[in-house]
Amino acid sequence: MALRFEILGRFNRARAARLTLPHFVCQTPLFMPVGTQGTIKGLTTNQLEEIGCQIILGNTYHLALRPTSELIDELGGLHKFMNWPRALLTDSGGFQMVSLLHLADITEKGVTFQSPVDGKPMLLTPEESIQIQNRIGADIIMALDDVVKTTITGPRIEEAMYRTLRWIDRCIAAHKRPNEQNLFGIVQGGLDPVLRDVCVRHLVERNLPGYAIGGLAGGEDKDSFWRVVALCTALLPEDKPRYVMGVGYPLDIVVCSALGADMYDCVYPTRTARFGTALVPEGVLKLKHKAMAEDTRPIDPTCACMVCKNYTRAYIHCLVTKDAMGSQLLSYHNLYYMMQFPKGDVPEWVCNAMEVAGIKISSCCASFSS
Ligand code: PRF
Ligand code: ZN
Repeated sequence: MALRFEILGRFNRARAARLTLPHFVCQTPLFMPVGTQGTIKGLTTNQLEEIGCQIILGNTYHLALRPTSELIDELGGLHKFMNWPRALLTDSGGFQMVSLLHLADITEKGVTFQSPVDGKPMLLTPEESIQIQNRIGADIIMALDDVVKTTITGPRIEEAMYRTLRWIDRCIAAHKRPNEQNLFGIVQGGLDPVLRDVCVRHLVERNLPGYAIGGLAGGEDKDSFWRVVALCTALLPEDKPRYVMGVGYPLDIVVCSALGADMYDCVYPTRTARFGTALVPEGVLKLKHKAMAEDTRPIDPTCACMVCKNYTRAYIHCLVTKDAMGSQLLSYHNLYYMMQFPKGDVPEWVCNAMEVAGIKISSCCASFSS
């Protein structure tokens, strides 16, 4: 295994841990920004280090199309290619194809899709996904899974879960760099507790370095979402990292962390920045709003980031939608916010949010720190 996971502190089911990866020693709970094309739009890797980003997520599907995994491999791997010295994680590609391309079709062999380059039919198998991810060289690589929307019901959910289990063995057999890269399995099974239970138990038998909870954040109600996370974290081994894929909003991350999850990724903070929205302790701040035009305060007066130290709401209001600098400054602040809130003292608003969500933690402030 190319990973160490040491729990440094606990509060009920929540934990703070040190996750040692080949390229970086991380602290969990942690949020991973999504850098689909080998970049977080508008930010340099130096800025990402300054913000406190520990792991960047890349997508196999996008990188395989451009610049291709062969070229990344030839040029010394993705870390070197994008000038990122810290940890990387690549997602396996299936989910991106299914969510981006309506033409993707899943069979036992793999995910068939039409190439966006020349329209030809292409097939991504579990073996190929792992081979591509071995070439890209991320610290954590994800198994190819069969993902279905949580909002559908019926036998397709069960089929996808069992297929994900058959594919994990093909992924394990194809993985050629287990001493340098950690293959995480992905729990599927929709909102069905029995299917989730079966999936976790079979994956845990494979003794993988870490486990992800997949198939969520797809439009299901919060109650069902938290129920699945709670069930999976209760069954997954204590001494391995747990990653909830595609999550999420700050409140979701707080609740999942209280339920014992450790890692998260989402496009939300950077995507919403490009639409002119800042994340602040009270919720969101819409910089496009005309009320911002003459507001000389920083985005968040309590934030210590470079943007809040140097720029006013009025200035960002002026830039937003007119110049790339507007979304760059907002992305910087939003990611800083996402990096700050899971670590150190848990601010009072987080405790309030968790109580609203029905989780009593008012006495646990600072328990995420280590
Ligand atoms: N599987 C994979 N990537 C994902 C997800 C998943 O289930 C999600 C959750 N919908 C986000 N990203 N491989
Ligand atoms: Zn800020």
